[in-house]
Amino acid sequence: MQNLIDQLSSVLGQKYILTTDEDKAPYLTDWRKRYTGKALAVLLPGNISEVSSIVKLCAENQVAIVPQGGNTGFCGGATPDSSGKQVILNLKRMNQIREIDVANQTITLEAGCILQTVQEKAAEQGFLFPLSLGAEGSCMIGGNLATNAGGTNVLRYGNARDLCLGLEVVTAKGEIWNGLKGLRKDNTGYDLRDLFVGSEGTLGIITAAVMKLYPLPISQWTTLVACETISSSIALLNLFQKRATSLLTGFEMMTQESLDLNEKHFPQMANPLQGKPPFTILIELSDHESEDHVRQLLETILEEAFESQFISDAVIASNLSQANAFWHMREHITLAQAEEGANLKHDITIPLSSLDSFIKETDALMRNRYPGIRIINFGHLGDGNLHYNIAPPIGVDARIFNENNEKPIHELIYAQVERCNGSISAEHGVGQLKLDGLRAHKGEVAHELMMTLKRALDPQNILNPHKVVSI
Ligand code: FAD
Ligand code: 2HG
Ligand code: ZN
Repeated sequence: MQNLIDQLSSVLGQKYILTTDEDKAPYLTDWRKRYTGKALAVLLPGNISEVSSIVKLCAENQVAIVPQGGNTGFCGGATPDSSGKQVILNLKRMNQIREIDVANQTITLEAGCILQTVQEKAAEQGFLFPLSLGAEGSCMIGGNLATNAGGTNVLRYGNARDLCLGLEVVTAKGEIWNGLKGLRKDNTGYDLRDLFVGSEGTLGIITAAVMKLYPLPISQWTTLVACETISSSIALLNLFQKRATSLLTGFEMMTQESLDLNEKHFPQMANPLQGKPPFTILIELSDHESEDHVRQLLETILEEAFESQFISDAVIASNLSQANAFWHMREHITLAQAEEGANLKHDITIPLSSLDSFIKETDALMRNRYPGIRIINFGHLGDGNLHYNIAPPIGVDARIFNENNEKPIHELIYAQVERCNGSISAEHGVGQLKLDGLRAHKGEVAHELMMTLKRALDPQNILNPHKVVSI
């Protein structure tokens, strides 16, 4: 292997190949600290021809590559196995914004660009880059595309896939596919872009992309409302969809149990609504017309919601800092869970028409079987996407609880998801976390088609092996 390291060094320069334990350590453990692997080396290429040379050398030597962006993923997709024979290929040095095309309303950018930087650069030119998630200060565009990330604006603008018009990819043979076209229509056969988006580094290495931009809204209004039941929350969503149509850009749900955990770790983030309602909904409207227009619309819809008894309380953010405080409260739930200790995540989608029965039945089953359990249920209600996370009863050691109960808890919750015709991964992906459950969830035919694609595009199985599918 020393020979390979020497060859890689001559491609990258010594500085950009990390081989000591100390240098490699920050890249070996995932954000949740659930997975730690070993790596032969961490490679930090600065351009696409270096990526191509790395892949060719690794293919010749049968060495597997684990692509990595900001390492904020939740499914262990960017963590190598424990063999110490894989290399991590981290894209962070490839962080150039190549072009903002004002007329075409697109941005062409490299995989290592940090999401928040992209939002800021787009805003400087008067554009909105709508992808937005709690990890935006560290996750990268390549990782966002590889996981088909969702976040808080999907309701209006779609997920990473919907925002992507073109890709540049290094294949498993080290070839460069330049698909960087900013076209909104292109029916020239199979859609290769859509194959790589969401493939979690198992089919190719994304090095750059063309993404859609939108005009920046001139006014945004954010409100928190109290709902007594999930069915009234959905009635409220439908009311907003009918009255506000495309002005509705955010519709997030937090149960009080989630907010209690938040308050425990971040007391300054207590729910401003009185009386701790069972469901707190964060709603955002964005407008391109005027402040008054959107404010009036919001008030009219809220009045109707009060009259129909969909909501029992509402607080409208009176300024930007209050609006930000509402969003911080929502985004801190994940951080509060991390502070609390290990937890079991279920990133699921349920059709909105089945959501009420899913929550009622699953909550009852869980509380009955695991007395004292904490159900940290929150998420992107507008997309039917729940983060139905489980924390052990207060005072119980999380590691021991999870060791004993993880499998049956996953089984119970995923059986409920199947019953409702939902998905076991809404936006976080599969990685190594959900590898085992995928075959049963997708069904034989779909799973075999996925395996066929993997075998065809990566016959040597060197791109992120044993993630998503295992050939
Ligand atoms: P990484 O974690 O580095 O990698 C993720 C996967 O993509 C791995 O399989 C990796 O091999 C592959 N990959 C990375 N870069 C490339 C590349 N260039 N080419 C090919 N494959 C690649 N996710 C959501 O969808 N919605 C949310 O609201 C959300 N909120 C979050 C909040 C917090 C606080 C945190 C920590 C995470 C959150 N996430 C969320 C999860 C995570 O941020 C996303 O999955 C994100 O898209 C991962 O990007 P990354 O650059 O960190 O990728
Ligand atoms: C969010 O929506 C993220 O905040 C994280 O997707 C969800 O902590 C989680 O499970
Ligand atoms: Zn989410």
